[in-house]
Amino acid sequence: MKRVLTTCPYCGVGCNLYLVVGDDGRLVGVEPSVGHPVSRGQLCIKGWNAFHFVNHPDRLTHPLIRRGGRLVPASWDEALALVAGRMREIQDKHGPDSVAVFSSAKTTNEENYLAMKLTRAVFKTNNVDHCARLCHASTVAGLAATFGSGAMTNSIACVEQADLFFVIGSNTTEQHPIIGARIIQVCQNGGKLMVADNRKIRLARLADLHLRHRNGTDVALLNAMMHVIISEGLTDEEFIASRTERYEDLERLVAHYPPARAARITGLTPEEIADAARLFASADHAMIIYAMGITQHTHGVDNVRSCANLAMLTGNIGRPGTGVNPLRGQNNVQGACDMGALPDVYSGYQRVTDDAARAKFQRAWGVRGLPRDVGITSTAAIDAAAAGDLKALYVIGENPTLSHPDIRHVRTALQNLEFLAVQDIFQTTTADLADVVLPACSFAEKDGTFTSTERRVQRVRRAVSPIGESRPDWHIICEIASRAGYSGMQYDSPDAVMEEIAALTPSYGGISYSRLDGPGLQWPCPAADHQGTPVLHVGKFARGQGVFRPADYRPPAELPDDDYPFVLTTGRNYFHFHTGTMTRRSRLLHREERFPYVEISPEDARSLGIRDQQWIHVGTRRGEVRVQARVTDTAMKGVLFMPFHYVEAAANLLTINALDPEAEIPEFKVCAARVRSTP
Ligand SMILES: Nc1nc2c(c(=O)[nH]1)N[C@H]1C(S)=C(S)[C@@H](COP(=O)(O)OP(=O)(O)OC[C@H]3O[C@@H](n4cnc5c(=O)[nH]c(N)nc54)[C@H](O)[C@@H]3O)O[C@H]1N2
Ligand SMILES: Nc1nc2c(c(=O)[nH]1)N[C@H]1C(S)=C(S)[C@@H](COP(=O)(O)OP(=O)(O)OC[C@H]3O[C@@H](n4cnc5c(=O)[nH]c(N)nc54)[C@H](O)[C@@H]3O)O[C@H]1N2
Ligand code: SF4
Ligand SMILES: [Mo]
Repeated sequence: MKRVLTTCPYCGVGCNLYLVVGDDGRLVGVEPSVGHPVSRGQLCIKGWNAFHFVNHPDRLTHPLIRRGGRLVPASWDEALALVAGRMREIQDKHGPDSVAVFSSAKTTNEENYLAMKLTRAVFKTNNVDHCARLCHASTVAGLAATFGSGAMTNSIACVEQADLFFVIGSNTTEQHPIIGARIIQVCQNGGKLMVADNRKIRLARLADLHLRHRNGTDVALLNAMMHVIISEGLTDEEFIASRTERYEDLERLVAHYPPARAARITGLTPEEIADAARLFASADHAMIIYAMGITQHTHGVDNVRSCANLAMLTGNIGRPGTGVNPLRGQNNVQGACDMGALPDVYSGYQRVTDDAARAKFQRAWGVRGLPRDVGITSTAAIDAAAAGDLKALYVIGENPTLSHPDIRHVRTALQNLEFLAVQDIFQTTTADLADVVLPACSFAEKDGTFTSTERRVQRVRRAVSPIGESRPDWHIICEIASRAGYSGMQYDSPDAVMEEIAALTPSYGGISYSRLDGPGLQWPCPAADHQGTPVLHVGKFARGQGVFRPADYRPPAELPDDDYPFVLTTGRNYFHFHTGTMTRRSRLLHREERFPYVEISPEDARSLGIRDQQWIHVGTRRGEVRVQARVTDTAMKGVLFMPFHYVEAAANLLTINALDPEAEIPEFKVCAARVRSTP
């Protein structure tokens, strides 16, 4: 037996684990890593089962090409030539911006860097994006504007230095389990916990204060909390004076949010809001922890800014045990953003609109004419495909036919393309629509790095040989570049790609594989002798002074009415991951949660005559699905919750394609729905 140390392929916590390989070269199990600073010998159930899907018989083992309407096996040569050829042809006919690339937060930093290099240096468009658009695009925009950096400000280790947690829109024990467990430990030893989420999630059951406000009303809640903090003189005046600007803007705006007004908007009592304000302001070390409950709204950026305002107002930033902490979701979504798989920036958030940055990348890549206009986002790309403006799409490690909002619209859009290439480890519903399917290696079959939510760059190490004819994503992307006539993407190994990344990306400047044998390095790590940065904005914000950018409350795009009386909110559960391609192929995880379901409150179930586990229909203006009712006090009256893991009852048949105007993130967390109990 051989044990290979690597990084978990599921969530952004970034636990390390050993893949255990049997004598026959197949994966047989997982062991935790005792010495790792985050996992410390623990893993959640998904980490423990991270090997099952690798050997699953459904793995894609050879390229497929559509012939006569059917996907049939083809050689790598044919498939690669077809992708490079068709992309080129379509660009010759319709211009460079007629194509787009979706990169992948499941794949490595090196692969994301190469995907963005292919898009920009070879296809000469900035149309590259990835699932951060559906996830933390609001964070990237909101925190960059207030602090100068869109990443989690503190480290996971800071949990142990905090004396109060404000968990707002994060189901931490199920979605970032190792962080959730650590919060519980601290609270058992006297730490205080405040949860703002109308679901009675596990942390809410343990909280000192649980705010069950209406979905989509966080700006009103946060503004009213700040109103109380200011009117009761609980601000950190010294911090505001020395570290921030435009405090007057905040003061002026939150003056309009007395708790009584916010109470009407949020459904809370004025006393609950005032208690929350006082509890937060009383802590020496308060950590704000948030996730999709904050970001996935048409006012997602406003939510993020409001969290940043609250931290600055009370001086809870730039010190251990404090901070504004967006928990990043996918194993490498932080890295995919860092690598510039975004339509407006190269790696390290160097702007494509900046002449000096463009000149630097042109020199390094040996190309001319890098595009200067910002590209389109992945949500805009779907709309552009539906409108006929986007003609070709190369999707690497994403499953938009289940993960984007209003998937009937997504399917129509993808079917409207002249050419679709999909690169995955399984035949997804997106791959079903493709003209070419490219089989990729999984995390267990390749080398590289992932960057976790706390900006920790860590190694991914090959434990087993590629399944079938599958190839690592980095290799496939480089082959496409070569076949499209570009000679600047020939590398022997991911190691060499990281050298190029470090040379061009200041925050990764000191990162190299030889330094990653231990527990990894937290960026910014600008030089080979730099030890990395656990806490951002110490003494000074990345942008200099922090700016208050107050926001007014705006309601969600679609609210309940007589026809659709419920709020539907969507998200996830502990056992499954996203569109289920990996976890639903893991026997043990599948056994735990087999059926699609909707959480409904006991009051609503009673008034509709619905029993627990009864199959019911949930519908919105976009569609209807059949799911099991889960009658539970986790759900608040009037609110339904549905996970989006189930292809047979896809939550995204129901969701609305309404976007935040700045971040273009969809409003996955609120739409209007109805329930039918008849078959
Ligand atoms: N097991 C598992 N773990 C995962 C994932 C997975 O699929 N499965 N996915 C990973 C990814 S990519 C991500 S982004 C994270 C997501 O992690 P989370 O954001 O924690 O997960 P969600 O279930 O999307 O939403 C969290 C909570 O937001 C609440 N919420 C909904 N609307 C509102 C609102 O308007 N205001 C507030 N304050 N709260 C609201 C919901 O009730 C829900 O409890 O998880 C990561 N970890
Ligand atoms: N209704 C609703 N919808 C949501 C959300 C929500 O809360 N509610 N959350 C949104 C969020 S936060 C996110 S992050 C998105 C996620 O959206 P997606 O990223 O589209 O969803 P995944 O299922 O994670 O897709 C990843 C794909 O990569 C494949 N894969 C895994 N490893 C590799 C690899 O090494 N190489 C390649 N090439 N492929 C690989 C997997 O098989 C899978 O098909 O979903 C969003 N959609
Ligand atoms: S907490 Fe996240 S990184 Fe850790 S084992 Fe679970 S899924 Fe993997
Ligand atoms: Mo995410």
